[in-house]
Amino acid sequence: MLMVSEEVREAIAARRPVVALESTIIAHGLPRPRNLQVARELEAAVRQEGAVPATIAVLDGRPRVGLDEEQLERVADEDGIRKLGHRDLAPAVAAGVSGATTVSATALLAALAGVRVFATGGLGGVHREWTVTQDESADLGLLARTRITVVCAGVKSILDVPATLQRLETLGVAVAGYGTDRFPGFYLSDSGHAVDWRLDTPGQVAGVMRAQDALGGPGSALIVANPVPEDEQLDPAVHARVLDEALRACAAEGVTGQGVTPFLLDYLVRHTDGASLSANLAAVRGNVRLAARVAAAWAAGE
Ligand code: PSU
Ligand code: MN
Repeated sequence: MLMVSEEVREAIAARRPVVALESTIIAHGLPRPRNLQVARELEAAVRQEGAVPATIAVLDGRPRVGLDEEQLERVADEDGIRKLGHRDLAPAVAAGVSGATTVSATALLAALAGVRVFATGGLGGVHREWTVTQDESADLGLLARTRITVVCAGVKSILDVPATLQRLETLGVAVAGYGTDRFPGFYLSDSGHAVDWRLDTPGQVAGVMRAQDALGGPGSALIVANPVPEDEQLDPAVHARVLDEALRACAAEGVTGQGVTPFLLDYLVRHTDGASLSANLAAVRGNVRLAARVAAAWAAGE
């Protein structure tokens, strides 16, 4: 059922470092044709750090962990490729369709394949207007039940960040700042909120992962929140202004459900003259590199 590429399978069997990468950010989170370049660049960054990249997607009804060049191109270029959360995996498999996987679907498939470390941009979470729409990303619930380490730049700042942090607390998902006591704000280095735990080295992250395993208990995730460097963040004033416009446009156009996140991300790219894209890419690159180092520390048993 699960198609694990030969390279990834061998790396897992030999306990070499592997980093899972999601595909929704490529198919639905970044503009074409830049998205394919980014997908390749992220895989290259993982390799540069001495780990094996495992980009995850569903192609023709087959969940795949580790894509070849042609498969990566399909994810980036195929018109109408779906966005799949974890609940969509079985219907997509049964229907034989292709789709990019969100954090929830990627984390689930990675864990099933035996990949422990996963890098992404920003997690999904609780949307503003939750009291009206009840829109909370399935990412949170899945991470409460899946033993995986997710390196991210916090949650997307288009969300209600304090509500999302509260939900993570309620769901029992561990959150640590990497090199910081502040929760990062995706495009911004600091969301304005604190975190309870701070980790400063890949070895310390691996130490928490080992402690999770030693303690047992519910198999929940570890979120390593890695801030975009301050000199690469989006100007906070521009961020506040354009985000406000984007949220109003989203409501005015009646966008709901799965469409909300791609709509807002695209609006920000188009109305910040690409500055939000640069900040987004800087964040993802940093996360991918850190994830590879964490995977290496984990594999080395440091
Ligand atoms: N972060 C990004 N770009 C993205 C996403 C996150 O920088 O495109 C995607 C992730 O795949 C995440 C998803 O899981 O958005 C959340 O979507 P929703 O809010 O519909 O659950
Ligand atoms: Mn949603």
